[in-house]
Amino acid sequence: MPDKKAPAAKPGPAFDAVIVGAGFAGMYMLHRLRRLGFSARVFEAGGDVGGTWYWNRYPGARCDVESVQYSYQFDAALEQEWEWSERYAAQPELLRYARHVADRFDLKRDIQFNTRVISARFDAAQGHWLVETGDRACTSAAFCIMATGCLSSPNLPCFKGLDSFAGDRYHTGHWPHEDVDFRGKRVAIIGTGSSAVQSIPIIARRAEHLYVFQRTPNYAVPAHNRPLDADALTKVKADYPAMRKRAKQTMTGIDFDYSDKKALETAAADRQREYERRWRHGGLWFLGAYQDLMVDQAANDTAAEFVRGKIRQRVSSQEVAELLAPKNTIGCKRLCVDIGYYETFNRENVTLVDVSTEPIEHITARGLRARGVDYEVDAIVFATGFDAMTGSLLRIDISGRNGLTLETKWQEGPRSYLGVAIAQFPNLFMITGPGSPSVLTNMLPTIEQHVEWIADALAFMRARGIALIEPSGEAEADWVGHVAELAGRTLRYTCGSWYLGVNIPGKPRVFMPYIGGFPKYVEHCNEIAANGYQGFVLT
Ligand code: N01
Repeated sequence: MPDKKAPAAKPGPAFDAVIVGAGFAGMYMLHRLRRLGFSARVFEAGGDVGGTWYWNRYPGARCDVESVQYSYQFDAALEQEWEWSERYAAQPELLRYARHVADRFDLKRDIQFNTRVISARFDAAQGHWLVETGDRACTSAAFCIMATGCLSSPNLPCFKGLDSFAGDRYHTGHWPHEDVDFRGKRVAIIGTGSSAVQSIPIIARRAEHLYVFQRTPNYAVPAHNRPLDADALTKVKADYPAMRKRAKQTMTGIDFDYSDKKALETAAADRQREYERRWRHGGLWFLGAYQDLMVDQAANDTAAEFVRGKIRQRVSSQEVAELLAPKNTIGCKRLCVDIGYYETFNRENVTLVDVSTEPIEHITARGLRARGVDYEVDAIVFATGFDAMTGSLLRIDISGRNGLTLETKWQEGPRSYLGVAIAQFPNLFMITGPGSPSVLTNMLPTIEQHVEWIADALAFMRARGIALIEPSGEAEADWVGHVAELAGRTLRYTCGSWYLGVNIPGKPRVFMPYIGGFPKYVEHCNEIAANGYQGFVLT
């Protein structure tokens, strides 16, 4: 007989965890929690897994980290069975890979697709989260884990006359699933960041004419993409464990050869040879040439001038080459990896429109007006980037203790502990949130590290009967200060990048990622966990 005087047991939440997003982060989080015996429900706005690679289907989309490194390493059999076809995988292959992982680990039965999370509210009385979705359903969970991605909230600037355009409109970050046929079309593309650098060569080959509206030129190094033959893959597969281990010891989590030499202590001719060697090798490896490139402007200038020289060689019109040659710090904005980008401007059907000194005036029914000239086009491609790192979190109405909203908390910029958790928001976790190395590193190993750390924290709590975890205000303030202090030591502050939030009007100017490198970051995380989650309040 139950004791009539005993208080009624609190109904538990429906799930141990709600995970928001079914990209690489959400998928692995689900898998990891399941393996530990936790129940989880994933909500995904898209119609399939893949996150970034589900949405970014623009022509030419591919990863800029070599495929064999931009892949999961948590399961050796998965690593061995998957055959990457190119040095840098294109979007369709990356999406196939995500689908393969979902099928292999039977993930989809716990993922609700086509379901956008609208709000997440911490219910202090119940000690759990209430997550509201676009289908007006409300789901309770002890933990709420944001796997919402760093570059998943597309930025569409508010151009005058935007809605008056009668032609087709596309955003690289939200590309249609159907084929887009630019044949015989006059196309305008706004923006010259990574998405544009990848898509411009392909669109130019198809369109009747392509107008590229450039506000700031970007540095790009050649990818030297190529098919991966069977021999190369066999070698990589045999070396996977060692390669992953080496990668974890580098700043970016990529198995690169980072030089410990300084550019300014190297003779000019040797420096030139080294840049040339790295240029021929291709990819982001270029910036590993010298350790002072991102901390010393004079050192950086030597690399920048080398790339400008290459642009002058690759572009036949010297006037166009000068417009394409960036003047700012190389690596301040994300370095682009290109396949025939600069050569595209040698085509007769491509026009570069410089809008660096005069912004695009407005969009009309038939095209764009810039510098007093009307450009009539059939389609406009907005390659205008993302509200990075915070955008995908802040478009969800998140509230923690005492109704404190994340929007209010982050009014002056994102504040977090390790980029993983936020004071006053108990049991809320972010995967690769602001304050973590995330976008400055190879996303896949970074995601895996976060997922495993979060899963371990949940297991730790369960083993000790702990219900709630949240950072103390003091630990959070110390971490925010540490992240800012490190960022201040580099040249990353010298340009208006999305790392700093400058691309979004009104966004606080805060350098968001942790710049101390992957190994240092992991050391911090491990030390904190080993000390019983130091800096967290556990109740
Ligand atoms: O976006 P961006 P993205 N008028 O913000 C311009 C990752 N990624 O989508 O520089 C005119 O870099 C803006 O000009 P400005 C990668 O981390 C990876 O290209 O602000 N122009 C800029 O040129 C990357 O860094 C891959 O002056 C306007 C462009 O739009 C990140 O995603 C591939 C404008 C936006 O560039 C974002 O890249 C693609 C305006 N009003 C992306 N507003 C890989 O290779 C904006 N612009 C894996």
